Amino acid sequence: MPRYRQTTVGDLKNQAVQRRKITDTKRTADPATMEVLCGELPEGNTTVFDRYASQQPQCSFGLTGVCCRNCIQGPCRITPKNDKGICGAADYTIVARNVARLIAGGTSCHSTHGYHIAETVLKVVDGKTSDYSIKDPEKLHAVCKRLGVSTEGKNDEELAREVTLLAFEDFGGHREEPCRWLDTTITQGRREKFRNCNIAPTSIDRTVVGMLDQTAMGQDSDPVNIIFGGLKTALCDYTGMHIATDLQDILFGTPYPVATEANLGVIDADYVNIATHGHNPTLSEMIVEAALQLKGEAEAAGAKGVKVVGICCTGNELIMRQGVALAANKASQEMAVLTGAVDAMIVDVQCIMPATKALAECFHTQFITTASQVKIPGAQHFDFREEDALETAKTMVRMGIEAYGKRKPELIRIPDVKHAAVAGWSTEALMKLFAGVEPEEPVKALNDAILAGELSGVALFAGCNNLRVTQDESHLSIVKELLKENVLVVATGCSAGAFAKAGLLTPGAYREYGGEGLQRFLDRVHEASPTSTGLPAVFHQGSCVDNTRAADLMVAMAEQLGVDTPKVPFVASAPEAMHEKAVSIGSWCVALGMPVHVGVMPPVEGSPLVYSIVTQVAHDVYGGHFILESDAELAAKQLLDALEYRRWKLDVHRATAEKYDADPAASW
Ligand code: BF8
Ligand code: SF4
Repeated sequence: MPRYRQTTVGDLKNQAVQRRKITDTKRTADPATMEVLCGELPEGNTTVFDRYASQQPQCSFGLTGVCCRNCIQGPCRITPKNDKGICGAADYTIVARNVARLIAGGTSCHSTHGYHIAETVLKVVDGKTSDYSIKDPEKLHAVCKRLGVSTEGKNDEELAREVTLLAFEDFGGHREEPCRWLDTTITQGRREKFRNCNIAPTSIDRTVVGMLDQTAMGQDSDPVNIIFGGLKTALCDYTGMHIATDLQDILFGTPYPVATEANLGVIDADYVNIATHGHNPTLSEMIVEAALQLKGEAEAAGAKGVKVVGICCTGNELIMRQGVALAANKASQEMAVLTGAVDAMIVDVQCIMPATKALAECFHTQFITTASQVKIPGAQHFDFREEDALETAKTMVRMGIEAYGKRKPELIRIPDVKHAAVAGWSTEALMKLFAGVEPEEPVKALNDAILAGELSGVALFAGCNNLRVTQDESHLSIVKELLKENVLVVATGCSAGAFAKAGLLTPGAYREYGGEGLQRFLDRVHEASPTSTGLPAVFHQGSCVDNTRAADLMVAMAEQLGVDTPKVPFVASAPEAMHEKAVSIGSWCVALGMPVHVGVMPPVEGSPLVYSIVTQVAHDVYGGHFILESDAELAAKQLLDALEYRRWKLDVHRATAEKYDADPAASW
C-alpha cells in the first residue's frame, strides 16, 4: 500500500538546507532572466538576486517561526535555554500564532481584491461608469443558480446587483450561516466537516479581525485551536477569491483558450511597451483598451503601435482573457525594466517590489502606481477610479508614448527568448473540452480516464518565486516528472508564469512532456472537441486569485465520483511559495482535502508539534496535509505517491460499495 505520509514524523529538516551558500546557487532556470542578469546593472543598483545574497545569513528564529513580536515586551525568541517567551508562550503557541497571522495577511489581500471587484460591479449596474459592462451573462446566470437567486423576470443589471449584495454579506455581513460563496461551492461532506469543526466562516472581515484578536498577547495559547482558527481564516481566503473570480468573469468574460507568447522576448523594441504589473484586472483591462485606441498616437511618435505586456498576476489575468503576452513572473519583474525598452510600468496591487521603481529611475521608464493602498515614493500616482477608468488609462498610456521618445538605445537589450503559449483554461473551458467525449457530464471523461489508469490524477501548481531557491527550477522539474507519469496539470500564478516562459504552454507541448496516457487522453478529448489553439502540456487557469477554479474542478470530480474531496486523486504543489497569500491558499487546499506540497520550508520547524499537525494530524481531520519538501525529486515522488494512494483507495471503496450495493465509505 502506498504511503500518504512522510515517514519522518516530527523529524525536522536539517536546518542547513535553509542556509545554502548563495555562491553555490544558480540564480534562475529562466534563460532570459539569466541573460539580463549577466549584463551590466546601472551603477549603484542591485537586483532581487543580489539583495537575497546580501541578506544572508537570515535569522534562524525567524526562519523556524519561534520569534514572537506580538507585544512590545518582545521580541521573544525560543532557544534551548529559554523555552518560553516573557509571557510564557511556548514554541508551539508562537509558531501557530505566526502562521495564523500569515494566513490573515493573505486572506486580507485576496478579499480586498474581491471587494474591489464587487464595488466595480455595483458601479456598473448603478450607471456610475460606462467603461465596463456585463460581458458574460451566462456566467452571471450560472452564479445566480448556484446561489439560489431567482432569475425570473429580472434583467442582467438587477441580477448582478443582487449577486453583489450577497457578496458584500459574505465580506462584512452579520449572519449565522456560513459564507455563501463557500457553502455553495463545496461538497456536502466538506460542508458538514467545516460545520462540525467549527471552521465555517460567516463573514470574511469578522473572521480576519477575530484571528488578529485570537493571536494577540495573552489570548489563545492552544496551538490546535489557533490552527483551526487559521483554517477558518483560510476558508475566508477561498471565499474572497471565489467571489473575485466569479465577478471578474461576469464583468470581463470567462476565459477560453487563447494563443499568445511568453517571456522577456515579447517586449518589442519597435513598439511603445506598456508593462502592467500587479493583480487586479479592472485597471489592466482598461490599459489594453487604451492601448488599442492610442495606436495612432504611438505611430505618430515613431513606433509601430502600443504593446501591452503582463507581469505577475496582472499578466496572468490578461493572458487568460485578452491573450496579452506575459513578460515575467515575480522574480523577473526587474528584468523587464532592465531590457531598457519598457516605456511605462503601470502597477496596481500586490507583489510589486519597491526596488523595481528604483531601477526604473535609471531608465526612461515611467513607473505609475494606481491603488490608494499601494504608493511607492517617487512614483507617479494616479488615483484610479472606475468612474473615469478609460480616460485615466489613456493618460497613463500617453505617458508611455511620450517616454518612448526618451529611450536610451545603448541600454536596450531584450533577450531573444519567448515561447508560444495557449492560456485561458477556466474550469468552464476544460469542461467544454471534456464535453466532446461526455456531453452530459463532461467531468466524467476526466474521472473515467483516472479510473481506467490512463491518467494518474490531477495536480494544481500554484504560487510564487521565492529567492531561497533557483527561480522556476523546481516548478519545472516537478511538473515534468508529473506530466511524464500522466498527471493532468492545471496551474496558476507565478507557477503558470514559469511554465509559460519555459514553453510548457506551447500548443502541442503535451506530446513532448506527457506520458503515453496523458497524450492519449488529450488527443481523444481534443479530437472530440477541437480548439483552434491546440492543447498545451500544462493548463493555465489564471492568477493566484483564480485558484478556486481548480477547487471547482476537484469538487466536480468528487461529485461525479460520489465521494468527498479527500478521496479525489488531486494534489497541489507550490514549489516556491513566498507570499502570505500562498500560505492561505495552501491552507484552504488542505482543508478541502488536498495533499499540498510546499517546496520552501515555511516557518513551522520551530515547533515539532505544529510541524506534525500540519503534516500529519491535518490528514486525520481533513484528509489533506502539507508535504514540506525542498528536494524536487522527492517532492515529485511524494505527490505521485499521494495520487497512487488515493487511486488505490478509491478503487477499493468503489468495488466494496458495488459489491454491497451501498455508498462508498465516507472515510479516507
Ligand atoms: O498572486 S504567485 S509571487 S504574483 S503571490 Fe505574487 Fe506569488 Fe506571484 Fe500573483 Ni500569487
Ligand atoms: Fe514575548 Fe509573549 Fe509578548 Fe510574544 S506575546 S513578544 S512571547 S511577551
